[in-house]
Amino acid sequence: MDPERYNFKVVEEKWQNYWLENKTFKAEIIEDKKKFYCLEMFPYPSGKIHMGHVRNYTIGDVLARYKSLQGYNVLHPMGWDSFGMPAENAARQNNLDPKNWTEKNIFTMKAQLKKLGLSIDWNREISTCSPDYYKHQQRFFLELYDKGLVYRKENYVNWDPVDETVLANEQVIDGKGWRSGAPVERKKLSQWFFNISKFSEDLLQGLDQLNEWPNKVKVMQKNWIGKSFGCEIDFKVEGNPEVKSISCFTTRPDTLFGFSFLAVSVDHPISKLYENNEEFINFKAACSKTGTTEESIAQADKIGFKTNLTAINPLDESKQVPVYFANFVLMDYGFGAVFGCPAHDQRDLDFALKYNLDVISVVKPNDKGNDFKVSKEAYTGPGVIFNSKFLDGLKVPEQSIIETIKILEERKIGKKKINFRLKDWGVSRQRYWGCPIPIAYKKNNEIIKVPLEKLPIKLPENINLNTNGNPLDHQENWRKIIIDDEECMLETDTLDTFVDSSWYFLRFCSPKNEDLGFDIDEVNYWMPVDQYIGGVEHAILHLLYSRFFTRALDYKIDKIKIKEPFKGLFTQGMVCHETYKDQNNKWLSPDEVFSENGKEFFSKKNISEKIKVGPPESMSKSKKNTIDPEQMIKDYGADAVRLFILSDSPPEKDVQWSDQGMIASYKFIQKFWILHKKIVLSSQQQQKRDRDFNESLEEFTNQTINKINVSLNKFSYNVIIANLHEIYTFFNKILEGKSFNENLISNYIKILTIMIPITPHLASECLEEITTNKDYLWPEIKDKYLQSNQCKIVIQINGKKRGLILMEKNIKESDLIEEVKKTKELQRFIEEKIIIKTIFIKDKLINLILK
Ligand code: ANZ
Repeated sequence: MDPERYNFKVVEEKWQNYWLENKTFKAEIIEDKKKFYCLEMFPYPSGKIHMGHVRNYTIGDVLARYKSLQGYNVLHPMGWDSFGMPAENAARQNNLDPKNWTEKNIFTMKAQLKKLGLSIDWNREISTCSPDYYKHQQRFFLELYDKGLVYRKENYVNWDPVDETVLANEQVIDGKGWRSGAPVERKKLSQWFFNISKFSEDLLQGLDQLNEWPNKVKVMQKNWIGKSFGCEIDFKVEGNPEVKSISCFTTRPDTLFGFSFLAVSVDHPISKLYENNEEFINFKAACSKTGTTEESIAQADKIGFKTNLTAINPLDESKQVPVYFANFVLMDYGFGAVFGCPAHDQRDLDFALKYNLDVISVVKPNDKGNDFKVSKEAYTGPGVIFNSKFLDGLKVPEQSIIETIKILEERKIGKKKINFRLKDWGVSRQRYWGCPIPIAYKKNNEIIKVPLEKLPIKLPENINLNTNGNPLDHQENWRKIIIDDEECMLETDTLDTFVDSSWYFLRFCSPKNEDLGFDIDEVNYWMPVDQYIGGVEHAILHLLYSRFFTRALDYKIDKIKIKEPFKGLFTQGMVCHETYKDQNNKWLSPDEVFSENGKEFFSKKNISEKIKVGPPESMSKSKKNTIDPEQMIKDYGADAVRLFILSDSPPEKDVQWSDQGMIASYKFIQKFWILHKKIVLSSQQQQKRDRDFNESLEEFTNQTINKINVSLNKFSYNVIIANLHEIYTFFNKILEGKSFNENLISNYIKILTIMIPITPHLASECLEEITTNKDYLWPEIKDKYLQSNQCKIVIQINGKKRGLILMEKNIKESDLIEEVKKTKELQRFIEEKIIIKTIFIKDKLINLILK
């Protein structure tokens, strides 16, 4: 090989084969070794890997390799989230079989992932569409059914009347079906549910222990679980002897004197009284036109249907108000009924203004007098109660809510109550390409579990997908199953794919076990996942469902030692690229355009056509602003791609793709190779050998290892790339010296070892040339070389000393601010606040002024 040229194609392939053949990353239980379970969210096999995958899996790989070099027993598996709509749609459009389509994609994507040089234990590969996987899921379904955590109930769904199919909330766009464009309706369907709400409190409490999760994700989970403190109030009702009272849940009992109407959901039990009333029937149909999402309900025009009933204010029985059916009241929250207080709730105010109802202000801001009145904007802030007889003067909210509840309880009109927003998880999908639900129906429609020995219930293959509704409904033969000598019919709903991903991290612990979904000893050794890495788009549902599943599987059996599946969570940012449009506003991909100055862009097809350049946006096929990772690996090598994807911004932030950046990374690898060749050559020239011991070399190496340790532990991977450039410069300088230092090679080996996580192929190749030892271990640091380079910096927040952090000398102000934000003990002082000013004294102090 030409010593000057680094042939990455040869080197990378060599090492990838070596790692595979030697089963280098094969994980097994080793009792006396500390374990580390590193997991990236597994991909959907859509056809090709994209840059988001490259970033996600490179970040994970850096960590897995680092931990492994540190002597941890590392589990780093990979699999495929392979059920789901895209396969079904692609198959429908192209008359293919979803299974073949999926398997072909997995084959391609696996080859692409291998080319990235990931330290994955491919022996543990799983695919959720394989019966080897979903048979266990069917078993879990039945176990949860026995535990009372699975049930069937009628529920409203988003219904696409043209496609005759149920739509997930995300598939409803502006109230219309994403494929048919038809206005979505509400329809009642019998569906399967997981009883996640049983764990609401526990899921909420559990968040407190997750110290290694980003705060923003915990806040999102907390809001989703949505614990509300308030009370339930019984309102006496007049107008029909069949209705004595209606209960409402409220978080604002203190506004009862502002009560001017009572509204119930169209599905409230009292709707029975109106089921033959034509006007009501029309009203209900109008309400059905709004989908079932909270968002669509919130955005829809508020409409009401006035009943002949009146409700009595329990704190002032002389006051009676009308009872309405209203489209903004949800049946599955609280009691499906609301007491309306227009002055202090915008929704109620919109409704009251429309139907000419009273607006009585009962809370006034602290600086306002008794003439305070709400007109177009509800007042929801703090203040004092007024216009409310014996409640007058109570401070809102700290006294008013508790005091009112006390009074209501004493008078036996109401009770303190905690409500959760979290609803049970509807897992039924009327789709073909998903895990069949192991349930059948007897002739009399009674539910019967499929016996364990008949599992798995496999999907029928090669069927016609071009039917309306669920293709499985048309599979009469497949549906027939004999249970207890009776012919029964299989359920045709399949499970939401979120079920598949709610336990895959457990399966990875014993992926080949045929009898059990997971082996309990393996799970108790490997779990929890020490570091989970993925996109913030999964911050709510996937993580919540996984947290639920881990609890649900263990519920009343107590065999899994942990409750929380993911100890550490890291959410990486997006990979972005500018967008291009031609003069007809058609998206163009980066390789359809060219630019000579990096500012003006032209079409390659028609070189005089100027292209409109849009700002960087997250790469997406629909906007064609994607870069193909496979092509990049082919052109520049996996190490260069890894280096680039980590280099430009911290992993939690978005990174912008740049061709120049990619080329610079490629050149760096080349330059490093030349440096390496010089070092090897120099070490071989005997006359130069064994001169003095170089203290500065020792100091540089130790300080570099230390810096990289610190950065690795904080995911500051972009800083490490800068360190690699320092390494290059430093070693080149050393080589300029006339003599060969006694400690050059030993330090160089250390440096190469710490490069393994970032550029594993290059580092392994260089190491192989200078040492026969292949059991690399993360180098120890000699403390005496560190002191000179560190300083303690005082951290002040709004002028108050809040901490002291040990940093590298000469740290830049912006880097220091990032450090402060990442320091756990300081985060609580900063939280969501904005830094409006900083005072920075280099190596000594920083004062952050926050708003
Ligand atoms: C009276 C009231 C007065 C309310 C006021 C608010 C402000 P969170 O915090 O989300 O729990 N509510 C109760 N059940 C409902 C349902 N099924 N559909 C729609 N809205 C419902 O919200 C609790 C508040 O949401 C409750 O407090 C109730 O309106 C409304 F000045 O009661 B409130």
